[in-house]
Amino acid sequence: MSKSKGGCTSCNDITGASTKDLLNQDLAKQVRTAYDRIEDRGVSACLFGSGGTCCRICNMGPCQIIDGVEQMIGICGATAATVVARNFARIVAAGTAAHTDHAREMVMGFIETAKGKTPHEIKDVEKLHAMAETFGIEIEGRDKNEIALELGEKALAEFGQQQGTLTMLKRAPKKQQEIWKAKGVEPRGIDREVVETMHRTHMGVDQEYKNIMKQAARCSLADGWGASMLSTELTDIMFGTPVPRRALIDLGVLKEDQVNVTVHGHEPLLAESLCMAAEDPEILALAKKVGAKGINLAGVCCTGNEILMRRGIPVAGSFIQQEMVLATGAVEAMVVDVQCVMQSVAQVVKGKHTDIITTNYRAKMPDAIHMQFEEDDPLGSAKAILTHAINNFKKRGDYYIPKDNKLDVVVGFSHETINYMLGGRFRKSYRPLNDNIINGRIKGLGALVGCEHYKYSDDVHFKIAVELLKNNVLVLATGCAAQALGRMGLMRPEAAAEYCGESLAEVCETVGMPPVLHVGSCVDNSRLLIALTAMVKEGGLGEDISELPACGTAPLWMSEKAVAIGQYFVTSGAHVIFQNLPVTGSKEMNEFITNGMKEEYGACWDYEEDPIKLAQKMIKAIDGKREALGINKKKDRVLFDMEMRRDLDVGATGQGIPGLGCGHK
Ligand code: NFS
Ligand code: SF4
Repeated sequence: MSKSKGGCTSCNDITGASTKDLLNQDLAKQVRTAYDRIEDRGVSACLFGSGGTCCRICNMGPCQIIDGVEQMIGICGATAATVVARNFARIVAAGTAAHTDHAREMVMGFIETAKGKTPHEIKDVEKLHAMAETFGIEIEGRDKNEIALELGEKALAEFGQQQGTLTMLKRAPKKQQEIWKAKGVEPRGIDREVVETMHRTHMGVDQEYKNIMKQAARCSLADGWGASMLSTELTDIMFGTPVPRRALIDLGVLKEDQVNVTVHGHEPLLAESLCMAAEDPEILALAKKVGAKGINLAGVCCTGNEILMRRGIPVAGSFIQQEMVLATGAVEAMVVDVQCVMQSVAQVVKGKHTDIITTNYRAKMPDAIHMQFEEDDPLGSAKAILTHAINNFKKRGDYYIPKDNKLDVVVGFSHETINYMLGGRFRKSYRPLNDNIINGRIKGLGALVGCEHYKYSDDVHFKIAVELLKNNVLVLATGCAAQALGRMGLMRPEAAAEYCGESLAEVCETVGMPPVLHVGSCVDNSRLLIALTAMVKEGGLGEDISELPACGTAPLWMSEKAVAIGQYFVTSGAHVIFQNLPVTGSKEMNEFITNGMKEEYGACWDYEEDPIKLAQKMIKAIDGKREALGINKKKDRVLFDMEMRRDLDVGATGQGIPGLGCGHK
């Protein structure tokens, strides 16, 4: 096996400077990473799997189907369209299930918090009241914990609800709601839609691909407007709604003289408790005792996004960097909970002092240590975990931190922030954003979300973003895509002048915002649904999401969650482009996904492998919407006059976005 680390292998380019730097060090050369495994495998992916035509849901198979070849249908007679639709729907169900289980934990933690049984508290009372209103909960004269308890219980009931419709669907634009009703895709209960999707895709149940896809649509809405949205909103209420803040990102955030603890996974209950415990004097004293200057918590993947957005805790790495973080040899413990944790992490640390600590009974791993995170004693659990990490500090052997690789980012662009930032302190509205889209300074919105993986060069996100920015499309990012863009310097306010078209640069500079806005973790894609809805409600850009000049992509999708997200965006009227989808093995399904869905929901999927062409497709889609709205007329360029600047100038000091003041921490 060749060990050509740090360079181009057969199917991937490593462009990340920190990864390259690290992999060139002797200590990292001994570590086997996904880059090696890709090289080792040497086989390309199975064509049936890639096209979605491998069926293994019953024991008469597995059946590999070839569309249009009579002898190559399933033993049971299933056609390519049925098999592809079934597989696709199961991906959506699995993604929804992941968001659902995460959301359920958050809601249960929220209820415990409302009862005063956790060290957390109800922080965002304004959002609590807004959610209470959505759920028809009386707020007058009631204590915040009492309201929160009722909200938590009502939210929890949405999971097991069997009939009716999910409460938060009514937050969507009216026309969207009417479409869902007419198409019969309003989710009844969150769990029910996942279970029904699994049932309908069992052998010999639903065998009409459009009908299967209808359930996939309903299931995805249970994710976007149900589980994910509940999780985001309740987490915000409990831990605070993100506001703009400066932070650092990339491997260089690890510290030589501190106990490095990385938090990897998804559910912020654990991460928030660790943040609290890391400030505990007792824990700090323990760290000092072993010769460390303190505890350096750093995030990985979406847990990283959660604490980055709310606390400004640095992010050490995204999905593709999880092994690199450990290969540094500088991490005392990687604490993981659920989702997107590669099994290889426990192997990467072999021979090193680092411990992988699993904390959730649902997610254990060979060669890791399990320390259960006890929900009734979160702080106690967090302290025990940190004590374990502290005890490893003295055992640290050779290590290498790519110190120069840490980038300054401005993050924390929740829907509320965008509202405030562009609407001004007194008005709080999307009017200026809509106006800037209507007058063409901002061509539209591009959402760059989702994962990363090793099949394509790791600068795909960057290339897409730069092409969008150049064409005056404002970029909103979540998940590991957001971290990749941050790492590549697009979340610095100065990036506006470097990468944006003239008119977008002007808007960003006036507000003092970066051209790529970090909106949060993957469950926080629900913030985008709310933002798009707010734009529709503000007026001037159509009656539903499908009319907005906006387009989304999760180019390097890896997880089933990303497909669930894409599906709920499409079902909500937003055009979505991926690099590929496992549906190409059926002409009918391919046609339905890339065209037919548009007739039903006003939007459809598309795919394109080449990042620049993908961005251009997004721009074309946005231009198409502008054309339909009648706002695509070429206008003489209008420079910002003083009044326009005042309209956008919102910081207390007149120097840009709130929370950042003069631009220092
Ligand atoms: Ni999203 Fe997060 Fe990253 Fe992909 Fe995984 S961490 S929830 S699924 S890989 S963006
Ligand atoms: Fe084959 Fe049909 Fe069984 Fe699928 S359900 S494995 S197509 S026989």
